[in-house]
Amino acid sequence: MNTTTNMRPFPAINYSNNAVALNEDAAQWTYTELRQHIDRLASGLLGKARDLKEERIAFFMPASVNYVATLLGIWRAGGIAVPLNIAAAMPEIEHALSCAKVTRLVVGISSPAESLTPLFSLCRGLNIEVLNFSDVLSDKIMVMPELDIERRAMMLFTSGTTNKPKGVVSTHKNIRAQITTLLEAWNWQVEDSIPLFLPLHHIHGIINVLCCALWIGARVTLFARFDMGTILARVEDRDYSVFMAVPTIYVKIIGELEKLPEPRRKRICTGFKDMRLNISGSAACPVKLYNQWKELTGQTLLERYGMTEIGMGISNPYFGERRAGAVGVPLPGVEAELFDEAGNIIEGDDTPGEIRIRGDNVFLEYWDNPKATEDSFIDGWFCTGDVAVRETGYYRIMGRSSVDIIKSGGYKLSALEIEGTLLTHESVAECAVIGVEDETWGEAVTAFVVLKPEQVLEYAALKRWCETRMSPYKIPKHLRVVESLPRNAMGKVMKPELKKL
Ligand code: MCA
Ligand code: AMP
Repeated sequence: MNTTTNMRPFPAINYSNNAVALNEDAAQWTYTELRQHIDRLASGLLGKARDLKEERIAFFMPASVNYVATLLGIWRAGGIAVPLNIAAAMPEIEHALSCAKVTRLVVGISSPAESLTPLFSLCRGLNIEVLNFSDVLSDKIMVMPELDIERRAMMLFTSGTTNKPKGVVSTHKNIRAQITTLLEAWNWQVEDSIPLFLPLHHIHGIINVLCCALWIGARVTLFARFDMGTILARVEDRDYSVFMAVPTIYVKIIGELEKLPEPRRKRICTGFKDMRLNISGSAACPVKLYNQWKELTGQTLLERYGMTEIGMGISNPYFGERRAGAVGVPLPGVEAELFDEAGNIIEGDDTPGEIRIRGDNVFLEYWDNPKATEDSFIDGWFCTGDVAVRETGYYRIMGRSSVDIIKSGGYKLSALEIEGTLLTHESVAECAVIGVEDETWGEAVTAFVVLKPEQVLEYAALKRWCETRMSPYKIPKHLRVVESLPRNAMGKVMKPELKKL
């Protein structure tokens, strides 16, 4: 049995390959060049060591060839990659760095040093060595360690119902399974070309787009953010064959297309139509959106379901019916079942239950949190907390078992985490945060606040206050100041009552 990983490097990077792997601004990187970059970075990180031995190395960089070299370089040298959210506020970064017990942090060369000052002082306080990417690159290429595929490879932070995000640890085996199932299911081709504009601290951007493309040998065009103008211009020029985005992005593109003059709109729509695949995921794709996209572009969106802990689990088929409002069927190698409240597997259709997942794709553990890990598995099944129903074999997501999880623009947010921060505001006595249905964001973060006596709080002031304390996408979109919060006999806030308001 092969117990060493072939993650280092990916098959397409494994041999002399002059195909373009990455486009970054005007620059192009072939697979051979990328491989050299990865090896140089891995060697620099290793220094005199033979193996990073699961050292947690964080990196703070926008999408770039340096980001890719750091991620794959850490894997190659035997470390655990901890990609940080570059939009995060300092308290959030501090949580990630200290929770993961990060020892070194790699920063990108293009970042203006001034904006990194708070990060540098944070690292000093945490005793973390900060390395500039270009200083790590070594000219002497070291022998890379042979890694067992069960070794830990990556830690991503995800919000749960608890206050602070947890570190989700995946092994090389998990990552390989997460990639290879998608290569098969979505018929990835070496000729594929895909834009990558999603944040690179989540599975959607890292695995579904970047790693799948690099594994097969396709071309990725990197964007530091969702740059609507440039991306649509490239679509118009037929630069891409595959497009992956969250529903909010499709909503925003439709809004933009509606503003464009007819001939240009038509050319862009044809650009989408001529692609072989448009995928939506990370949050529910409303049937209205699925229909609008089809009408505009002629493309039938392929919706799929995933989670940080499992990669992708369920997907509409590449060949076959892509059903509106449904997420499809379990992916190859992934076992999915619905369970009732008594813990029994639900056979057949039309009875809702919790989705539970098994397979090599499922993560190893929550970092340093055996209790949370244990609580999230039952008899080897990972309990997603998502409720679904099967209809003629296709899964349809009905919601989540917790009202404390909000999905906004594809990001999973913990209401409790946002409440915890709002409660530190000097004017706030009590608060409750919920997600309110929203056409653009899916759910919009909404805060209900009871103020301390004689205090006033305007939305604009609260937003400003939040800016240094939480990622921009967590900041409430709406504020409602109320006299009191509806509570049950146990004193717990009744969030469904707030939703009605
Ligand atoms: C930006 N804003 C948001 C969000 N994004 N507000 C709520 N929710 C959001 N998601 C706010 C900004 O703070 C700003 O507020 C205003 O919207 C415009 O910001 P801007 O950055 O210009 O917006 P954008 O570039 O259009 O960003 C929207 C986006 C982005 C492209 C949809 O949110 C995004 O990339 N989302 C994808 C997240 C993702 O990849 N999730 C996957 C995780 P103001 O104007 O007030 O300052 S889930 C996952 O990985 C699992 C495994 C899965 O299934 O895929
Ligand atoms: P995250 O932990 O950020 O990876 O988010 C995972 C969560 O996103 C899942 O548990 C679901 O609640 C949600 N999700 C992902 N894809 C879909 C989808 N296609 N439809 C509905 N919810 C989804």
